[in-house]
Amino acid sequence: MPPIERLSMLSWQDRKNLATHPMAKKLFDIVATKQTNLALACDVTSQAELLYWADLLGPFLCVFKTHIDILEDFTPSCTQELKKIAERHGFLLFEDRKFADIGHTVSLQYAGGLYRIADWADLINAHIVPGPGIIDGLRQVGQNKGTGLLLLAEMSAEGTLATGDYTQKAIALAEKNADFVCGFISLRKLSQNPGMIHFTPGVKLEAGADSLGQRYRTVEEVLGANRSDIIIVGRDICKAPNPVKIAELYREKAWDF
Ligand code: S5P
Repeated sequence: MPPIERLSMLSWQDRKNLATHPMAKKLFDIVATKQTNLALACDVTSQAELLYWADLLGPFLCVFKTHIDILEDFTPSCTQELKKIAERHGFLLFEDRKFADIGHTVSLQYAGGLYRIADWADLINAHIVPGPGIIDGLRQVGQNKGTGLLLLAEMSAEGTLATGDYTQKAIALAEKNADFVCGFISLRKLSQNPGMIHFTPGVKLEAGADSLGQRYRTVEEVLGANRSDIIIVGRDICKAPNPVKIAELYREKAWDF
């Protein structure tokens, strides 16, 4: 049996025990306790909507993913409130900032500016285009807070350039920096390190695409055939006629794998 097959047989609890990254341990614990490997991509443009979805769907989620810079009315009280909701429902906050600059610049973007991401986000992500310096810059800000970095090793969009050798380089960078990197944005399981968590966006109940290049795969394809860990679902839940029912359906489906 190939090693990746063996890895997929570990329970979430086993992986918590094997993980060394504090945020990976915390996430595995949440997943095992709440019995959910569903993350919500909450791409809304007002604070009120963001807080509404976090509170409404919180019971079904292990992770709540934000794009904080699309809010049109952001004030710092929004992230303070979000943190309270996250604590109440027991989920992690993942700011999908997709950092992509040199180490010095990303350290400023992460710690400061309007959003002060390092003050509230448990997880962040980064492209590896700039090389290892981006990890060093983010680590300088986030490591003593115990936050975790995910590397974008693959992307869901049609025609993505994050394939082949690029993906392999992301895996190697993650393994080399496992003190701060705790996983990937990817379409499949990539790492044999049980502490590395694979998050897959571009998920719908039925495969398909949107009009701007997003490509959707099913839960079965992502968690079954491709053995990823956590599905990230956005519009298929938030735009559904009954979002609570659909979130619960996704939670159940994803938990079956
Ligand atoms: O490759 C990617 C990486 C990410 S993080 N493809 C993605 O779609 N995402 C994010 O996942 C994207 O920014 C959005 O927030 C979410 C997908 O949303 P949906 O509405 O298409 O499910």
